[in-house]
This record gives sequence, structure tokens and C-alpha cells, in this order.
Amino acid sequence: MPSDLETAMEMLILVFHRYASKDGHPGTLSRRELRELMENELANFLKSQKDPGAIDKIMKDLDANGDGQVDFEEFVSLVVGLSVACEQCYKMHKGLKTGKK
Ligand SMILES: [Ca+2]
Repeated sequence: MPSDLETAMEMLILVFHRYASKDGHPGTLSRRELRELMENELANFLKSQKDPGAIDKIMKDLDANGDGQVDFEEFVSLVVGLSVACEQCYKMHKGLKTGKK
């Protein structure tokens, strides 16, 4: 049986490819696929973004090699960035509840 972390890694891969396989380039996310992924899988994060151009900005930031497609490595950097932010909230939350670290 896979561990929690192995399951998390597998889910990342599966979610990426579920959206990446929707149009022409099956191994990468186009702008439209990235939008769809974020609307479905990161809806809360997207709601917190007041800027209507947020997805375009994220796309530009993620597309490190500038080919107009987000590959898995570029996608993972988004997930890592969001996870780091979430972990800071988690720590703060825990600190508030227990009164210590
Ligand atoms: Ca790219």
C-alpha cells in the first residue's frame, strides 16, 4: 500500500495529466488547461485573487522556458509555492491554538 506521501505525489501527477491531456500537447498545460485546472482544483486560492488577470500572471511566472505551455516541473513549482504558504498558515494557526509552537 502506498504511503500518504506517495499517494500525494501520485495525485499531483494524475491531476496534472488529467488537465494536460485535454488538448494538442498531452504532456503540458496550455493557458486554457491551466485555467481549468485552477478553477476546479484551486478554487479557493483563485477566489482569494482579486486580480482578474491572475491566471495570466501565474501562467507567465510558471512558464520558465517561455514556450507558452506549463510542463510538470513548472506546475510543481506552483504547488510547492502554495504549499509553503499553506504551511506558514498552518504553523500560525497551531501557534494561536496551543499558545506555543
Ligand atoms: Ca513551459
